[in-house]
Amino acid sequence: MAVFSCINAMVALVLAFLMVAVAGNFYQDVDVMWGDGRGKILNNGQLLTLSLDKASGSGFQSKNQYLYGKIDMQIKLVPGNSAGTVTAYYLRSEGSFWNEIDFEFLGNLSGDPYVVHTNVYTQGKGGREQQFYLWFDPTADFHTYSFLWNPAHVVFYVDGRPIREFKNLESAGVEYPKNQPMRLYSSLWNADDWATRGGLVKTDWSQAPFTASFRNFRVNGCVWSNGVSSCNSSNSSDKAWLSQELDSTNQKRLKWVQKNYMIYNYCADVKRFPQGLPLECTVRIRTNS
Ligand SMILES: *[C@@H]1O[C@H](CO)[C@@H](O)[C@H](O)[C@H]1NC(C)=O
Ligand SMILES: *[C@@H]1O[C@H](CO)[C@@H](O)[C@H](O)[C@H]1NC(C)=O
Ligand SMILES: CC(=O)N[C@H]1CO[C@H](CO)[C@@H](O)[C@@H]1O
Repeated sequence: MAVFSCINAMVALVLAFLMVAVAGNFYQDVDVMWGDGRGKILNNGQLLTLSLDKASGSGFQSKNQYLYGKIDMQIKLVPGNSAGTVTAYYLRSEGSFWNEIDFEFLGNLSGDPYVVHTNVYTQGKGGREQQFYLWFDPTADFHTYSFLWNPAHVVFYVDGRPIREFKNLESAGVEYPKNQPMRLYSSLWNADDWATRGGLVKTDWSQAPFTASFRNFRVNGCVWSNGVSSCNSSNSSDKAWLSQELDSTNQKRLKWVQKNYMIYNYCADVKRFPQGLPLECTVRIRTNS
């Protein structure tokens, strides 16, 4: 008996160590950049919280820049009446012809659904919005929001389920993010001029401070430093994601989300583009049909 519980305890210890090692540590991985104390790293680096009050929001960014990666974060969004608030979680490069891959979570009145707003910018040009409702309450628990960015496509995931794919259609003349390293950014801020029901519902400051929580930041990526990609100098890490495609199961899951939870798609907004839809909306990929 004593021997068994001793072994059990040792196994538990080893497992606990492995989990900590895998989960990363916010002290090592990110810098809280603004918010004058409203962004906090807690629990020995295992938890990060951002808060917003009438005076300011807050934000952090990854220490590393990446050129391709699979990036996961667990986020628990602002609970209760979060109308007017936006929690942004995105990848972005520098300069005036930047690339950007966005998740933005638009808050709402208690009981009304959050909107997940997504966009992709290439060379400083965005306008590629798709919006979704979620199939769960994102304020009750942590859920995993991920980016897969590799040479073939950008995929947005929620709890491992693809919700959006932006393919590399360079061969058809559509710009693709591939030459600029990007950093991960996240922030919580007031956007009550547009966020909730198009700006009709304002932030209720009597509910402040508003708080969003983050944990388990995990990157499988090519770290970019001084013009060199870590993917070229080491072969030890798992690089399956670099060539990962959406298999038929995941294409079905993507279609399920788009059919049941997508509430806006720029590619379907013909009124907005009287001269014709953007090129990537109309290109058919032969290999896929
Ligand atoms: C908020 O709730 C309203 C009413 O259900 C809904 O129309 C809207 O899409 C929701 N989300 C946002 C961000 O406005
Ligand atoms: C590695 O280097 C080669 C040649 O220098 C380059 O063509 C390739 O794109 C690089 N791969 C990555 C993942 O950076
Ligand atoms: C550059 C580099 O990291 N090379 C390693 C690739 O993997 C083999 C086998 O695991 C190692 O022996 C090399 O050192």
